[in-house]
Amino acid sequence: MSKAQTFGEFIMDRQAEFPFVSGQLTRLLTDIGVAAKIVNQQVNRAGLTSILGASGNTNIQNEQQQKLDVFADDTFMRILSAGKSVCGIGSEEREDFVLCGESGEGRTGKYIVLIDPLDGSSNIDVNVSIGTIFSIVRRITPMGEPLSEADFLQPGTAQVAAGYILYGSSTMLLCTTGSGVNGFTLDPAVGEFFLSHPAMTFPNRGNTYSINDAVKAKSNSATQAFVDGCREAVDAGFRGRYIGSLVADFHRNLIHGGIYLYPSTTDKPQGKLRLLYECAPLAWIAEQAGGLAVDDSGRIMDKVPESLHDRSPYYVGIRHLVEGLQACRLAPEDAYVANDPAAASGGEHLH
Ligand code: P6P
Repeated sequence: MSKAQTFGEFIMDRQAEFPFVSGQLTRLLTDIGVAAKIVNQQVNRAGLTSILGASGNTNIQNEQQQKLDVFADDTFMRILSAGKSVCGIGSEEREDFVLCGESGEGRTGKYIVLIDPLDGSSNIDVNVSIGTIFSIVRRITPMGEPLSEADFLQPGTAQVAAGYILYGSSTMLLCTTGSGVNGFTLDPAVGEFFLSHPAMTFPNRGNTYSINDAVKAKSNSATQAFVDGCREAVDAGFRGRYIGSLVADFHRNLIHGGIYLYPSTTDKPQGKLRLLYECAPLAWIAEQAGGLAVDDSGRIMDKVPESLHDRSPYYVGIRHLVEGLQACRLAPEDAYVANDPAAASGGEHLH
């Protein structure tokens, strides 16, 4: 009987695939797994300790910080900065990036980590799934010199690894380094992530759309036409599912086939989600799994951030539904027929 591969064994075996391998990325990904296990342990006990509830502080997003937010941010910061692989960390919870290394200027270490330590934390108190999202890029500044903000403001195409941890009915870690998406499930009895979902891809078709109904009414015309079309296709099995926790919604749509929309709206022209910490890493996962991730004009992976906390309209998921949304943008006068394969897969007029 074969033994399931652990996350650590998997990345060690794949190490040879990483260009200019030095073992630093392997060490970094291993550290992410360790931090995830520590956070998971607290997430699973949140109701039992005083860690539940608001910390009394607000973060850079002017959002009420939950105690678990702070714990998760501190844990990933501590574990990742202790390794020799990391020169800098940008966190969705912190206004400025953190420079690592003995000099505290990021002169050593090959990689930069962008992280949303605990996304969906407004769901903590009601015991709904939450997640961690991570993105890894190489430093641009030569080794030995202090990092600058430009090292952090790289497009999604510069990522060397990206993924998420979903603290759900089970705890899963999904990761890509550019050769597909692999899913690992935590066995709490032994404290290891085991390869449970090799080579994950979206199914060929899907019929789930995820959008906050209150946001839809304020959204752009293409989003409204697309969602109205999905709602018309109930008889064809189309259904709305929205958890309000991006990682959980994304993961369900990856497994069952669906699209998540957080659109530009009249009051938030740039939408709500953060380009560096949420949109870009999940965009790479989506593309590696055969899906698409776009904003109101093009591919998320090509967007170059202007600042650490840029937001972006975000539409991500199974290819035929994202293309269906794009068709609504190109032909707003046409009603979107969700269940019409031609309407969705009409690649001929899509860029
Ligand atoms: P709304 C959580 O704050 C988050 O960033 C995502 O996890 C989630 O999908 C979205 O915001 C929920 O936003 O406006 O629908 O509550």
